[in-house]
Amino acid sequence: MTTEKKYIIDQWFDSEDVAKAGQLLDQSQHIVISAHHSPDGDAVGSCLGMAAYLKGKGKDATVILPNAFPSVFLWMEGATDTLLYDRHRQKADEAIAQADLIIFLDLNATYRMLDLGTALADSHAHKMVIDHHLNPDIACDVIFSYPSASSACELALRLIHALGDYEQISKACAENLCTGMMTDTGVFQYNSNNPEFFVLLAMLIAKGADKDMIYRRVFHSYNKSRYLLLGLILNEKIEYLDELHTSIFTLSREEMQKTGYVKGDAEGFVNLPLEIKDMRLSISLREDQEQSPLVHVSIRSVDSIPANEMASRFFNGGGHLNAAGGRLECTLEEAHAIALKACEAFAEYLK
Ligand SMILES: [Mn+2]
Repeated sequence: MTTEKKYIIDQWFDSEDVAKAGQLLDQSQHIVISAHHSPDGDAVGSCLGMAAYLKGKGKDATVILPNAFPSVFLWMEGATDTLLYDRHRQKADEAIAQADLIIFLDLNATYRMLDLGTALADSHAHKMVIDHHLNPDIACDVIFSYPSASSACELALRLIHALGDYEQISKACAENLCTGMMTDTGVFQYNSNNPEFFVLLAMLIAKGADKDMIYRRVFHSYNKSRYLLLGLILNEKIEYLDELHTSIFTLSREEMQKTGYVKGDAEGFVNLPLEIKDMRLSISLREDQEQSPLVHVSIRSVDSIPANEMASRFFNGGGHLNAAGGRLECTLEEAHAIALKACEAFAEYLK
């Protein structure tokens, strides 16, 4: 899987951008790599994949994330070396002070990095952005912003390939990049209709990424508490707005405590109601574990129903067309009332 496929996957990027990225990487020795807060598989995978690639080129690459990521990603090479800005601030600040290049992955705006965003934005290091969210807003020297990409991992692989370094990809780098391509597509259920996606995936498998092993490690390693919580949601919490083909569920702090909630336990639950025939929209409203009042909002939709528009209009958030989120500083009851209003406002899409 090398040169004969080159023409397929290198046409997205502007050759001047690739040259600029190559030049920045060549001239930099201390590179900080970072992504959005509450890092998901794509954020962690793209950062660690990029770090593995750069370390292979003899660079000093440090991954700094705003806060912790789910433990299901701890097996990835480099995961335990990651600096978390809410825990290892001093070490992280030292790495930022030393950096000559900062690479932002899976990120369109530094406000999505909590305090780390300010620390990085204030740095005089060169900056590169590799991202697939809409409306990128980060001052940088070069940007690879492709909202049609499945994942930041896909874009990182495209860039490595465009730089002529595919052969240098290690097994660990391939596994890390493969993880984000799997998690950001719900394991190939969405955002993965571009045939090139599977060419790129095959290129990672050819480098030793075992997608079946990754699947088990990431998706078959849940806590029992997740299932207790899921039982509660399915039996008692989901509210169906039949006319609007919508479902909403709320989760209070007490309910999460009762089931032994561990951070990450509710991950992906918002997707489940869309498995019901004709369901078009799913909203989850989850009270923060510590901060009060704060409610985390997740929205999933199908077809052309703009979850991101709903998130920005009603929930101080944004995201992708079919997967978006936001946050409300109010009680769960108030958040629920806002969600009902949001559904009414989008009724023409939903009915
Ligand atoms: Mn992503």
